[in-house]
Amino acid sequence: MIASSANLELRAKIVAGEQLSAEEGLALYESPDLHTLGEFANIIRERLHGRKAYFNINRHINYTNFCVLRCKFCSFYRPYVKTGEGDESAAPEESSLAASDTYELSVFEIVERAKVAYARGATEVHIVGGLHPKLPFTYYTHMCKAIREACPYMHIKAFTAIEIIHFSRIAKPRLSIAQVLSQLRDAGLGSLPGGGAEIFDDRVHEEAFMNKVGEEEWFEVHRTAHKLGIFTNATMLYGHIETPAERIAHLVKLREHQEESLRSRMAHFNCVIPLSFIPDGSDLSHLPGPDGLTDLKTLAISRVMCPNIPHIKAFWIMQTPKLAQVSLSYGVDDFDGTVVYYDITKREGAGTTHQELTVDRLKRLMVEADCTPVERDTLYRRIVRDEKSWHVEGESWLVPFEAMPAGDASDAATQETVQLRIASND
Ligand code: V47
Repeated sequence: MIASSANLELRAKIVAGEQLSAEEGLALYESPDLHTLGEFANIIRERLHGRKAYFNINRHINYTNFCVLRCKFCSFYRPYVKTGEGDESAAPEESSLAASDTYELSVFEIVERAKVAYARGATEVHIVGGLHPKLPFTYYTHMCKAIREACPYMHIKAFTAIEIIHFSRIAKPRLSIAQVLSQLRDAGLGSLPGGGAEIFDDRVHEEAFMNKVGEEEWFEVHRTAHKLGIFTNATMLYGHIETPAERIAHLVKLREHQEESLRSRMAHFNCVIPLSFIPDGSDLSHLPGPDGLTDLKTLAISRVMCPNIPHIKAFWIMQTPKLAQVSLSYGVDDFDGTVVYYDITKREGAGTTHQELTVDRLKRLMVEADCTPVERDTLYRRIVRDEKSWHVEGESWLVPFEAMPAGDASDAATQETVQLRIASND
């Protein structure tokens, strides 16, 4: 630490478990003194987790890339419009994005993918997609029910706050957010991922993701989930058009929401996931995207500004495995997981959706960083595993599996995207 009187004061506050103000956070974040920021982040990290580093064996599934939104930072969405009687298709002229790679998965295909992951020992499926204008709400409840039946102990973490609001609008009759969440939970949903938060700021919202629901609705979904006892995560998409002060304000809003949830609700945020903007293929592709230093500092300042949220996740797809590894000494304690396939962002434009880290590689990255790897489930309970089965520590049930997940070409067949036209139920 550079021992200025300001730094000594901040350090004392952090050691005492006090929160930094937005002004203090911004000064620390904007200072070129990376190591002091990292040291402060690590005080909180080690108080909460010692040198443990968490990962899970999971599988991300993106059910469709059709989306009614046009967020400028997104290279995943494909427009879907009605061009004539009985002729519903993507509209290439509406966007610079190619329309030949559109897809929507049937519930059957999604369950097949979940089954492959379960048989290989995965404990979680993470399912999100675009806001599809035609799929009925029953598609989502059937999806959860069918996964629950086929993979009874697999945790279903699915649907960002934006999707939940979309479901409440398309359900017939319309449903409240609480009704949507309750019906999904009854069907098997376990928790909500943190996506869709972007940056909580009107200016940034207006410029980069105008038609998406804003901060108020995002928090409303998470507040309702927490009241119902559903745990959730929270993201921040940084490195596009927002300022450092707007990032700090975003983190303060998450911390304030968490205070309320911890005080008076049955569940809360489990982790913050700062997502490093990947410009390739998006309408903001002229921007450079964050560099390594910004990645490291943003992960560290997230730890410092949100000491009441248990975990900080470096989603290695965004920050790269190498930088995620370094961040374990800058406040981060979690990497997400094996992932396997990820469609939402691809490096170098048309890069492959096969984006996987094996368990061995995840553990090696952690051990080299002087951490003890801990396999966790979605709710951060320890997983106990041998060659043939896994269970959550303290639970008596055992889940058998066939093979440890590793890069396995035989899995590719289940991933092939079938471009289905799902008949509208309207
Ligand atoms: O909501 C979209 C972001 C999110 C880009 O909860 C982009 O455990 C970077 O939320 N560059 C989806 N990011 C991912 C997400 C997530 C990932 C891992 C774990 C969890 C969790 C949540 O990705 C979107 C959006 O904010 N995103 N485009 C882009 N070009």
